[in-house]
Amino acid sequence: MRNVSRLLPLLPGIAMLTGCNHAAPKSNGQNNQKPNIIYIFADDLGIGDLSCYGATKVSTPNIDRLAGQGVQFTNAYATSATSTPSRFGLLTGMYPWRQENTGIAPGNSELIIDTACVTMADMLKDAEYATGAVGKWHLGLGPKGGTDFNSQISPNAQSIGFDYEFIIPATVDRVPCVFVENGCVVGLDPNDPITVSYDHKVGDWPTGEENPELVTLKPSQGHNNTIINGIPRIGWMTGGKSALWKDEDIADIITDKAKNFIAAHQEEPFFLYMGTQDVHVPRIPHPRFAGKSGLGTRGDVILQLDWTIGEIMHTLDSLNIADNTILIFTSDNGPVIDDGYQDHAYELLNGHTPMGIYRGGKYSAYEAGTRIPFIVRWPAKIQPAKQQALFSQIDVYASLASLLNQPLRKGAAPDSQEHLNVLLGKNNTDREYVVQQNLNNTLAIVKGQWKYIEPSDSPAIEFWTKMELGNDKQPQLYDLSSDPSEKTDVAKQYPDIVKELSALLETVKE
Ligand code: NG6
Ligand code: CA
Repeated sequence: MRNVSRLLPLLPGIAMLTGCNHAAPKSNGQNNQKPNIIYIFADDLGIGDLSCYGATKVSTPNIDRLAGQGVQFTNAYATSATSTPSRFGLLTGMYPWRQENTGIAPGNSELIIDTACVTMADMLKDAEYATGAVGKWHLGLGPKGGTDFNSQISPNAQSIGFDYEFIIPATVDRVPCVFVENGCVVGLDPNDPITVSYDHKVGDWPTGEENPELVTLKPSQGHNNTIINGIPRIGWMTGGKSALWKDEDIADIITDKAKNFIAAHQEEPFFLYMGTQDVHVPRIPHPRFAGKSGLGTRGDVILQLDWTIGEIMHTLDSLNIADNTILIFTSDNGPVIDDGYQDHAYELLNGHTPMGIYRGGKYSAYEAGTRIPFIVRWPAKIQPAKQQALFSQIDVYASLASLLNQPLRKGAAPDSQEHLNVLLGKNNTDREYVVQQNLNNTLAIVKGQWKYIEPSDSPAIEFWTKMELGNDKQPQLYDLSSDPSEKTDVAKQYPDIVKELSALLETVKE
């Protein structure tokens, strides 16, 4: 389904690429009444990872404060149990499973959002927002055939509605380990060009497979290609030495870029889309967080993430714009404990439960795959509350458009529904249903008390992580009201409900 089109001509001065410089800050002084919008996607953070959601072994005071001042959701979902499709769903308002090639993207993937698509950033630009993307991207960059990191990369985030970008192209465990700012690799020496491949070794840099003695963080699964900073990654690269990031500094750097973007646009409505690399593997805390959680590096990077959120909140306070800023904090998918490096995350859990009471985790069609923490704060307009309504990240787009009275362009955000009052905690009407997607594109649908998982021939267990994927050749049905942990499949007892939900899912797919 590709019925999205960019109907308005580009206005002069909009989306102008300015070589490797930052887009110049604009200040029109109008629309000051429109709220600023910050959407923060943590990576692989579980609903049980935060003290405001009941964690007792780790403390997240800044996120707790955010939750205490905002609307804290208990039944909110990402569209998908992995990163690329969840981010795609949020920004396009279209279910990722409607489009090919929206699975976990390699680090040299083309941009997978069509530049003709009217993204949430485009919609907010229509509403005269300054827009920026900072941190983890994972939606690909460049044309079909993949990214050339040695010249101005186009299309990039600026081609789909963002005035400014400072991004990690894919994930921190994938090459190339460099930042891209407005289409340019930051700090690249043109005499040392970057080559990246996901098929075969390129150049002569050591790999985890050939030189395990050079590795400081050993892989537990995969992750045995080019070694960067002692860490073997997914994919091979060579060149770009001066541009390589230092893993322990990533949180500081992207937090700084986010703060700078906020400060530069404090006089006008702005939209900041921020993806943290925390708490994805490799989990490398800055020394000031290392060893501080007592739960190993997975716990330490939760503290680092909490610090990041605190910094964003302090920045809003110090600029006196917190009151009229909608700050949304959430995760792209559920948690995973060992996701490929020997960081002893299991051994050091110490009773901590990232999945909360839920079954599965990242990759899974079971609840912990997509039921994520979701917090919305807007001091000027909304009261602190707990929100139990069923909600999906796919609806953020249409809900914000409605808030701003911004008409959706033709064909835009086809799957996004307007649930503004739920988003703002003003009513608690459930979405009619929520669709969840696992690693293998198996879909599940939650409606009222029921959850149906469609039959699938894909494996029951994920090869590397041994995560239960929720795939079964038979349809599954769970009663989430009495069995939120999905322990008992009741499909055989309730054939009519199975029929009803499978038919509903088929109509959503149309
Ligand atoms: C998997 C990686 C995992 C992680 C994931 C993407 C292996 C064995 N596992 O293929 O470590 O990178 O992809 O995570 O390579 S996501 O949160 O960005 O979707
Ligand atoms: Ca993720």
